[in-house]
Amino acid sequence: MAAPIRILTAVPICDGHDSAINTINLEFIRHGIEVVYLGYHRYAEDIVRAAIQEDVRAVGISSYNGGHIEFFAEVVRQLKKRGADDIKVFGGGGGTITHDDQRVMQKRGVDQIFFAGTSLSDMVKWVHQRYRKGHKHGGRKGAPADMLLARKLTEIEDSYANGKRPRKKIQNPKSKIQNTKVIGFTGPGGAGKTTLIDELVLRLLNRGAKSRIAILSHDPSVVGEGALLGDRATMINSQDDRVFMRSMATRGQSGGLSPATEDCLRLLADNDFDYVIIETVGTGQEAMPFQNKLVDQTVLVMNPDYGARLQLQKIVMLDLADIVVVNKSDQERARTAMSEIERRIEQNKRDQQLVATVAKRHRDAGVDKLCDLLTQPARPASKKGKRK
Ligand code: B12
Repeated sequence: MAAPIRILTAVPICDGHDSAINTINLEFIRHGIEVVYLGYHRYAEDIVRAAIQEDVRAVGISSYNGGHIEFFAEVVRQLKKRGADDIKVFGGGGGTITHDDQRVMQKRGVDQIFFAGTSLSDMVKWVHQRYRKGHKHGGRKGAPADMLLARKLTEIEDSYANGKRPRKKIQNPKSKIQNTKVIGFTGPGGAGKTTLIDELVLRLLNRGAKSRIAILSHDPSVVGEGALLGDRATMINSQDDRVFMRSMATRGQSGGLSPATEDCLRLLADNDFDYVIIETVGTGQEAMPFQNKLVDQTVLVMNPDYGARLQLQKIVMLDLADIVVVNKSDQERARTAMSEIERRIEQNKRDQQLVATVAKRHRDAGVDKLCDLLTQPARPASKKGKRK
């Protein structure tokens, strides 16, 4: 399998017209393209930071509320300033961008504008032809650290895609990762993992004035081998220069992670991040994504609405997680869920913690508690086994 084309799409600041880009994203992923979607109302700076970290081939912008000549040019300018002018910029905005505007925009470095009436298949074909060839691996001499790291991550992912890399498992990646805390988040789709991580990142940034955080966020590859890598659209606090986020598609591997995750984690740890957070795809009952001592602590995020109590007996991660979070705990069923899960994990006789959160609420006390649990120094082995 050849490495898929990766692009990033977004809608500019003060623009909520996302219906066109949602349709276009779907068409791209159905045709083998990996799309990192940043969402709407996004600053040029956030688009550029994300494009560099995600090491995309191009940025596609959908713009309807005016100001497109300046906005597209600003993205081009910032990419160039950061040494990333091999990341191209293209886009559209049906009833708003005129042919005259396009001429000015192209003079300012924009690759292509698509007008009303262009078929989806023509746009897919154009992207495949124009962006088929990837960047040169390695990055330019003197390029910023984020860019060099991003390109190395691509090299790892691509080598797995090309089948060149031996699929050798790293015995204990932590042995190289002394100063980095690795936290794994898993749980079913819709439980709020990404929002919770974003709130956690805010706290970690506030608590450590110099802390650097990396996030490896996974989404499933679909039939056709493309993927909608949409976690960035939920991230607000993680749009920060001290956060390096990479969206990874599972590229055919089941279980919630990508074949390249372990190697990517090792590379990030070598780059002196204080925390690396790994988010799996939405997982099911039998998933055990963090094997092989991949992480220091595992957080299972659950929705209170998991069905009958019997369902809990079947969720393997309830036996393995260090911390179980019941998110959306403002929902009616949350009290019942907390007591059912508490009884379920008591049977394990392990030092597991249970936390109730409402991640969508700012300054949620449950997220504070989760952050405390994840940042406190490891307790001596003799004290383990006693639940608080
Ligand atoms: C649908 C729509 C809405 C929906 C948006 C729903 C949503 N979630 O997206 C609703 C009703 C909510 C809405 C609200 C508003 N809208 Co409105 N809206 C439209 C409308 C009718 C269609 C846009 C659309 O989605 N088209 C469908 C796409 C698929 O087709 P297309 O636009 O032709 O795009 C083609 C190419 O450009 C290309 N393309 C587009 N983007 C991209 C990106 C990439 C990467 C690529 C490769 C290609 C590509 O793909 C298509 C190929 O055929 C346009 C009018 C128009 N004809 O454009 C007005 C329009 C954009 N809206 C307008 C306005 C003013 C507003 C509001 C401010 C109204 C108000 N006063 O509240 C609000 C602002 C909302 C906000 N938060 O930003 C104005 C903007 C005027 C301007 N720029 O000066 C327009 C032009 C209508 C008008 N003539 O006045 N709107």
